[in-house]
Amino acid sequence: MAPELMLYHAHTACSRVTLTALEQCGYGYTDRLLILQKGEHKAPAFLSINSGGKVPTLLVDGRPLVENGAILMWLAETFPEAGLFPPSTSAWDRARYMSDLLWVSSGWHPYVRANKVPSMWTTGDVEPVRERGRELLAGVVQQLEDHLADRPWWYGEDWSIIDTYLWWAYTNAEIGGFSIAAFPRVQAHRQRHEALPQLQRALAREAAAVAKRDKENA
Ligand SMILES: N[C@@H](CCC(=O)N[C@@H](CS)C(=O)NCC(=O)O)C(=O)O
Repeated sequence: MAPELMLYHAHTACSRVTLTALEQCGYGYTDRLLILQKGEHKAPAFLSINSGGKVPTLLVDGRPLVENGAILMWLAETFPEAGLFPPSTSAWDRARYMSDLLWVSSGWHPYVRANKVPSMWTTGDVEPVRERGRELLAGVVQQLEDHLADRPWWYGEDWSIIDTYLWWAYTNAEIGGFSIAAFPRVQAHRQRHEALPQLQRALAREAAAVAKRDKENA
């Protein structure tokens, strides 16, 4: 039976990756925007769904699934025709996709946060944390720049959801003040990515949810 899907997400958060994946799947879902600045993700009502208080959280027939990596693997397997990853024929392929998801989730995300929200990592002076975040970001962005030397997308000729996860990470690094100006292939990747219809639809969906909440709160 077709599952019922409901996504908790937040403006500019890494839930944009799941939102883009859902749009690519083309399967109906509902969504609820949480306003992190108001602490809605730490309210008891949401903590009873995800005790970690994080977005994305995807309810699948009412059961919460958390962590982008797990949600994306589940969506890829449930909607194989969406092509979230290249077709996989072996445990090796699937492990490689998981490895790439974990790399962005644990190798980029903490640096993005150190740069954008350094107060998450220290109760003291935020500037050294922000600076260190930028140094670490420069390392992973360079890895991406090198990887794109002979290909437009992470896995070669075709987009995959890893490209969206990377796009989210470097654009959020930019929101925090990190510049990608010294990385021409990453800039070209950004342009290619921002032309994708599934991303456009995801951003429109997020913007509509923000507008709805603004109206409710007016
Ligand atoms: N590794 C998790 C990270 C989730 C995460 O940290 N989400 C952020 C938004 S980008 C969040 O919910 N932040 C609120 C908080 O940590 O208080 C994933 O990839 O899903």
